[in-house]
Amino acid sequence: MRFTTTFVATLAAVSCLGFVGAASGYHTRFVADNCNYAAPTPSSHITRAGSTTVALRARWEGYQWAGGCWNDNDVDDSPGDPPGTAGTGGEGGDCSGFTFKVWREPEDTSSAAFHQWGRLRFVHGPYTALSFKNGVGAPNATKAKSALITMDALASDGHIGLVYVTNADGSDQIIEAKGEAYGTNVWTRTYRGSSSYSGVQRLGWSS
Ligand SMILES: [Ca+2]
Ligand SMILES: [Ca+2]
Repeated sequence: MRFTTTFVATLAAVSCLGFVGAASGYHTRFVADNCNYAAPTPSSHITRAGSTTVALRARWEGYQWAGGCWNDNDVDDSPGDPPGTAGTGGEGGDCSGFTFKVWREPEDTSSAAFHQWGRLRFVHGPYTALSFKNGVGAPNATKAKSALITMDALASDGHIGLVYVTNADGSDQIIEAKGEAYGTNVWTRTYRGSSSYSGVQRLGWSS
């Protein structure tokens, strides 16, 4: 199992609107029935257009706290899971797991290489929203909020969302794994104007 003590400790810091509730024994079996642990495919590059496509495939899919596996049927296959519970086995990433996969990141935090993960490959990655916010990891860095463009991110201590479209009024259309009750989708957000949020980028875009 990849659930090392480090990973479990990391989970405690993952929030994304989740909270730890009592839910022993509950699970949807989405992960058990659909997901895999295949090796990622190394890639030589990453593009904002390609990553936008990857992100949009997760639109309308579910949300799973500490999760990272979803299909592309435009339905939340695991609605109403107990929030904040890593073991429910539902469909979807959480905010940081979604970002990790869209940004083609390796599990090794010292590597900035590009790793393609399939939609049904269960992986969350080593980063929380807070660690993304702080630019932790070789692939990640902070970026001025005024300079953020498509597929850069806005992160707070407990949440991270990707810029999909920048709006003329200073808000953004953000694609994000928002929470159990919301799933993964695009919403107009004012994160860029909020002092709780900082700009974050994946390094190494080729276009
Ligand atoms: Ca689905
Ligand atoms: Ca769910």
